Amino acid sequence: RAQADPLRPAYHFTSPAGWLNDPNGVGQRDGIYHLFYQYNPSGPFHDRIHWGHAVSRDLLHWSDRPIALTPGDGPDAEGCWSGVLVDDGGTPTIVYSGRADGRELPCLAVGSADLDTWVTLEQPIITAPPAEYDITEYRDHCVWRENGHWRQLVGSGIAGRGGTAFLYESEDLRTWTELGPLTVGDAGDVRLDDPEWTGTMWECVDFFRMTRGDDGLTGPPDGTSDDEHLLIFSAWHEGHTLHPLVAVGSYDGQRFVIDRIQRLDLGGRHAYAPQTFRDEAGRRVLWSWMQEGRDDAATAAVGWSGAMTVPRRLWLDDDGVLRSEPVPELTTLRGEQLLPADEVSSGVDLAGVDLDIEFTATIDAGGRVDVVLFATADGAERTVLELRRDGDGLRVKLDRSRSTLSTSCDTSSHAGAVPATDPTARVRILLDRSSVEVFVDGIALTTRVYPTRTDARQISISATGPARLDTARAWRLDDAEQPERVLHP
Ligand code: DQQ
Repeated sequence: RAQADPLRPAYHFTSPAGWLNDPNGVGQRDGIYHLFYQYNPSGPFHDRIHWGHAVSRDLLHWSDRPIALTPGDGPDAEGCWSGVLVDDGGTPTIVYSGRADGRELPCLAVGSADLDTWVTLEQPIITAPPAEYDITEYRDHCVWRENGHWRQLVGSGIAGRGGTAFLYESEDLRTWTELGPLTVGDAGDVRLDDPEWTGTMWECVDFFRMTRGDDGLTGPPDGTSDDEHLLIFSAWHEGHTLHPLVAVGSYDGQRFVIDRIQRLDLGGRHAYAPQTFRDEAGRRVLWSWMQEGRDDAATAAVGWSGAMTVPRRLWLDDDGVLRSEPVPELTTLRGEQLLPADEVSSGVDLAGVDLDIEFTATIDAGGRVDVVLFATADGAERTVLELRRDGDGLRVKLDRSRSTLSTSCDTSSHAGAVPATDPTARVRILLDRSSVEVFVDGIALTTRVYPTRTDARQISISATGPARLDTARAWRLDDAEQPERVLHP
């Protein structure tokens, strides 16, 4: 690898060079997983975005493929922004946002059977946003088959009303009829016009159907079934990336009536722009962009930016709460086991920078479990995760105020509620240098921390008050370094 930065994640997907942001065109064909992504090979900054491409058989080990989309001299002259991969009767097809003249429009590219070579249409497939609305922004796509037609959503926002997505229909993916906004204004008790919560536009809309239960079925939207529909979007507020949200509700083929909205990840902007797909085993799998938390100068100095979360499986629980966990394949990366499962009740200590930790805890009212991560012996650097009982559920807080001695990093805290599953809290933590992914009863909290000291490796889990650890296990994932990468030509 070209990088010597000790904070570059090892078992998370990063680009061969430069900058990575959103996952795009995620899918599985003939057993092979495809991950396309927003990519600037020229440097660690967002500019004239290409589509990078990598393939995998196990969701963990990736081979780089040639760059899939490169800005041309037509509607994507300023960048090939986010989009999706669809199967057009056997022909791989990408629908994406071409950027030119300072705005984005829907564009299309046709791929070779191996998905390595792409030819883009010279004209956008939709030539302007809907004229009858005062649009804030207009980009990013979800495309599916519904009742014999193609359907598409384009992420957008309406001035003074908030984020939305426009619904379209087509017979051939190349000519589209607008069917209006999917949702507008308030939907029951759910307010869509609070820009600090749901944004002034919805980026990276992803719309699908799911039934409740751990093995719930998932598929494309279906206006004729009673299944729950989920719309994942990334709330964007006047140029700032806020957080990914998921709206759960019902869809009749024209309108999506939202019952509730929840945060998809308590880490907010550090798990931005998620995209999901149904894999060949029927799972709903998600990646998000783990946006960096160091400033531009610090990023320029290390020469790379952006990683993907680990792939996560989604499910809708019996109460309709969307939960996620790392795909089970990840356990194959486990190396040396550091923690046994016995004698843990008041706490455990370990050390490392790339670990898979799981524990269960019983936390009663007034009790607390603290997990101190990436700590130096003198405590000058440390990141603290705190779990408390909050009614039936838990309250989670991740304190980054002392996570680094550097002054060029985001050290804000994250906090949120975890709806209960049962009295035992199940916690999984994946550490990969600057990457921290926490799952508490299937509610994710993704963040980035940048310790400066090489001894910032200590980890402790401790229970205080009416709380105890029931089990704790941990493994090193240091065998997980990606195999030799084939750089694009
Ligand atoms: N990133 C893309 C856009 C999208 C944004 C540009 C979300 O298409 O709206 O790189 O991070």
